[in-house]
Amino acid sequence: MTTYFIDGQFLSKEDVNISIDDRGYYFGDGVYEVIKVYNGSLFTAAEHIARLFQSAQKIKMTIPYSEQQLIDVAKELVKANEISTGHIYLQVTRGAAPRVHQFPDFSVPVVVTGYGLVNPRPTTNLEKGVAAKLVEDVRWLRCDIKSLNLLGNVLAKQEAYEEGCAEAIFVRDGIITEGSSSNLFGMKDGIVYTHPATNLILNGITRQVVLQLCEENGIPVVEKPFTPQEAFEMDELIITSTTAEVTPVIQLDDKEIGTGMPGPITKKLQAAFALRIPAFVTGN
Ligand code: DCS
Repeated sequence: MTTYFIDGQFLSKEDVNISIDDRGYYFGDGVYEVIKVYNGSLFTAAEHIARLFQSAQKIKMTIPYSEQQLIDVAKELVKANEISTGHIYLQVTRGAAPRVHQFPDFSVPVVVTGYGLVNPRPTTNLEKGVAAKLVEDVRWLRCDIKSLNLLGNVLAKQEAYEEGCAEAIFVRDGIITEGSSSNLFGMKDGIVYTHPATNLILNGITRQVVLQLCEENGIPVVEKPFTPQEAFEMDELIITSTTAEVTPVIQLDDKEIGTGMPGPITKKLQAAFALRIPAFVTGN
């Protein structure tokens, strides 16, 4: 049975009591993180928790815990849910108050919740790659905040799923920004391209790991946006995220990318990524 963390307590689902007036429910007024667990250990937890605090600060919300305390909560959720491979979800909302847009009085406590889930690595996708669909990026201009407001992402992902694609790739003003829940990289003639970390994308923790891996492996990177046309002509495309790791994109809309199979730089990055995984595991 899943154990949840609700404002300082570890509870089973029946004992969870969240207010109908929670601003997360009314407005999506909150922020969140997804942290991967491999072999019972959290992966890049400090980076995820640091980004949670940055997201909270950007929406003028104060989290009533230290970063270390939330890392400890995440660790406890791993234990309580007996997770070997899976993930931890943490979210913070601006609390429960009658529905008016402006912030409630600062005496209203923010609501910190979380849970843990067993979830295997996406081995088939990692080996075979996935198809993706280009979708217009109609989201707001603060995509750097990991906000609970995910309607633009949800609608895009649904559109992609309905066409048998695993991910939607956003296009804003003729350039590719990121995936609906991932970052996108393209490889051309040995160089790796990706959108720079601006307000138009979430600076993924996996994105940052992949940038480090490129540097360590002498693979040149240019953080520069590219167009759909340039994407179609890439030798390789990958999406990266906490759950997707380094997933090859072998088809974009109706166009095959490269050879239609995971390419050499992708495989090199996947191998380098696997070596970073705590107590290296291949299955789940
Ligand atoms: N871009 C968006 C819009 C995302 O939602 C995510 C992660 C990423 C990029 C990749 O960031 P990380 O590498 O830090 O995961 N989305 C999380 C989510 O909602 N589910 O899984 C990961």
